[in-house]
Amino acid sequence: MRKPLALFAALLLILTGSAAALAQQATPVSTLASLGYPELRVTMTDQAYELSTQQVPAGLVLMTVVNNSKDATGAALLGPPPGSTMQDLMNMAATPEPGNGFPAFLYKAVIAGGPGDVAPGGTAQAVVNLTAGDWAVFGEGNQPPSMLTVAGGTPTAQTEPTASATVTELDFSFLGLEGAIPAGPQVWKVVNNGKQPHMLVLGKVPDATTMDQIMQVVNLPENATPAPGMLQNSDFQPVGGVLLQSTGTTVWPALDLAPGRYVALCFVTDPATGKPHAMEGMVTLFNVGGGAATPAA
Ligand SMILES: [Cu+2]
Repeated sequence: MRKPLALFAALLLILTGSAAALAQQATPVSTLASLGYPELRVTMTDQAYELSTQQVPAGLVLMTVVNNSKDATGAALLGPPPGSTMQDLMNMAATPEPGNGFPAFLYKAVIAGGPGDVAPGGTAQAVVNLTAGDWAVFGEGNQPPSMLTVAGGTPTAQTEPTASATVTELDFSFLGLEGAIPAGPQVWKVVNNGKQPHMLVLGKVPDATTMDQIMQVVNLPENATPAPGMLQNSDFQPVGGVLLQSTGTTVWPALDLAPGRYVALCFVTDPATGKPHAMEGMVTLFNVGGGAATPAA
């Protein structure tokens, strides 16, 4: 499983540039911790994803990711497709396939999501919804996945977190960011209603940023350096999001947003075209804390 995940990591690094490593994000003051969900704490080091427990109950689970590694990375929970075992999935992941850079098994796996873009030294939280069975915690680095069992039985009555925004992911767009998004600590509800897996990469950008400027950077060839006058990697300050989630899943990430202008992006590759979803329209500019940012161009 190492190799495809490393590929995935390389893709993310190429597409998000080195900004993730440059911009130290503030640790969100998460309101999720006080809501009483069972917790899975994932401590990421350069060698491993260390789990606080090997078993959690089915239902809503609070995933806390502590990044003690040297790279910005998220973590997510990955399970086998219906009718398959974790071993099947591991075999699928270990089998090289001619591809477009995005590992094929990630289109088939059930990905329940988790926090994305956690800065080195930072902590991020998200609530995920887990069904009984075998799951693996994976991230964007070369660390091997860590295994987790989700116990069966009826989940105790659980109320979903109150969200300040509901973001719907489609093939290929984000809906729900058109309205007023408040500043400060908050929780979003992120629903994948598309057929492909999606991610939510959130970054703060300069106040006057236009969609044309964003698309110039999105459409750059791999590893190209933006020309002077274009948006630079340092203009994109990561503020978290969701690493990856498959069709039909809902994730509630905790965010802490300063007033200003933001971009939401997805870099999953569309197997039909070989292009990242952002090139096919999965990119949105929006404002946080009304009045702080200039209107959309
Ligand atoms: Cu996508």
